[in-house]
Amino acid sequence: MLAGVVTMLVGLATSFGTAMALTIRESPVVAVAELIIEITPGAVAERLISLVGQLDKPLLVCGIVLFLLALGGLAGLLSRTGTALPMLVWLGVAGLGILAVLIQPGGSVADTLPVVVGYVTWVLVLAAVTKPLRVAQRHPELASRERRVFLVVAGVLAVAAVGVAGAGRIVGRGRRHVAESRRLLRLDGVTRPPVPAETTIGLGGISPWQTPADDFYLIHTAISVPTIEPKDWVLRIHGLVEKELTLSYQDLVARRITESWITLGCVSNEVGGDLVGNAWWSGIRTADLLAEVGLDPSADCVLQTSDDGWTCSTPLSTLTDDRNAMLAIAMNGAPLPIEHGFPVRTIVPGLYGYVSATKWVVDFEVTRFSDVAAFWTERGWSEMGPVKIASRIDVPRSGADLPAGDVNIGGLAWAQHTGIAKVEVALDGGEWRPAELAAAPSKDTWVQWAITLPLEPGDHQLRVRASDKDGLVQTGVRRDVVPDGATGWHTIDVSVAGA
Ligand SMILES: Nc1nc2c(c(=O)[nH]1)N[C@H]1C(S)=C(S)[C@@H](COP(=O)(O)O)O[C@H]1N2
Ligand SMILES: [Mo]
Repeated sequence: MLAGVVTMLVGLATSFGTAMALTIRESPVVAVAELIIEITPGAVAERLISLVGQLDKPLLVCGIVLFLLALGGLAGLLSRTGTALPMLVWLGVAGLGILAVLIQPGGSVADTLPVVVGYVTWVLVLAAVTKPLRVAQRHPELASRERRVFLVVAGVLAVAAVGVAGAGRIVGRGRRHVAESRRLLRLDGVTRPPVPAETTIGLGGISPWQTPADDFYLIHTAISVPTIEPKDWVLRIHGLVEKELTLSYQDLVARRITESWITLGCVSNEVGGDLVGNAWWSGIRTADLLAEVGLDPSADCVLQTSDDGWTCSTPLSTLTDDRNAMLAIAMNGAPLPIEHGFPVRTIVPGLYGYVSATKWVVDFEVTRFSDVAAFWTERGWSEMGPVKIASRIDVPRSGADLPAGDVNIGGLAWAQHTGIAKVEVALDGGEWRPAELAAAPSKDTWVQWAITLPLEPGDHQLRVRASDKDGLVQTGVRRDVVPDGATGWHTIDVSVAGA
């Protein structure tokens, strides 16, 4: 029984520590408490609250923890009979935790990670602490020694659990402060326009034209993302320049703000993949800043460095020409989310993220490609990273079973900074038929497309290709993402039911 209680405690601690370190809003136990409050009938809740007053929540959380420790004790007793029954207890508790976390407002699958960590802890720890006890059962002559081993193991684990929980709190603290600073920021000149109506083709199931920040793909090498207070942020622009420039966050946001819809994509996106998103970005034009420092004519790139030491080398011309390359401070009208580079990141229309979109950017060294190596280019990826023309079928889903008759097909196509001119769909390797295109506010964003085709009963293959505004037709040659982006037509299989 003690083994079960200790196991439960250790699992709750690792789960709490994980929630704190990742600053997932609350620990699973609190989520369960909120769930209970949620489902308690109003009148009952009022009676209880009037009884215990302000202490309602702490009491509820304590009650839940005590109940869980009792359940842990039960699981410990059950472990005498084998591993199946305690496993059921852990599964039940974890299931309740996951349910509570998921039905929280804004709860996402990622928020269930603390519960998963807690569950894995239970399974591993129960096996570890009960081992000496099982040995003692089988070899009575060793019983007193094994009991001592058990007590030591249980004690050490309990202490370690408190340590993990505390460490999680400390790790998460800096982030909580930055999240608070971010929440309180008011950025003059940053707007939040509605999605232009003409960009939406009106076919359900296509990814929304504007990607909400919460759904925007995330790629970074940092394990724990940098948390930078705006007041501590500085960007140094130096290297092959006439005069260096060091900018504070205040200096930066006081400048003229530029804003635009820009689609950002990852070079690692497979054909048909979803490592691409479209947002309204607000920031300060890099062309203006680089004009201010005076560029040496021999320079051809900027080596960007982020607070976590990640680097990328960006062609200088893309940061100084008339495209809206910017040091972005806001995404979709709100300060950048911490994961997307708060407080400042770079956005360059027309380039893959790995050569341009430095999050938590703190250093711009004007230099020459021949003199530097950056994180991904050192690892075999191409130095230049212009985005390749791409198109994707979002509806129907690959493998879908469809009723006979007219089938609506639709998706997205992109060729940032060149623009999409045409999208075509081929049925079963037949002729290419032009799809209808929605509008795009500029050549820097993706476009939604749709087409309706009558499909006979049976199995079918659908594929899509796009053409850009320079007349380039997307190639069907399949190439891997390394070294400079995948090529090939997104192709899906569907089955149509007999009439
Ligand atoms: N500091 C930092 N910035 C980075 C990266 C990184 O690993 N570290 N990854 C880049 C890559 S490969 C891409 S595709 C984009 C992704 O930006 P997002 O995570 O905001 O979608 O960020 C870029 N900026
Ligand atoms: Mo990327």
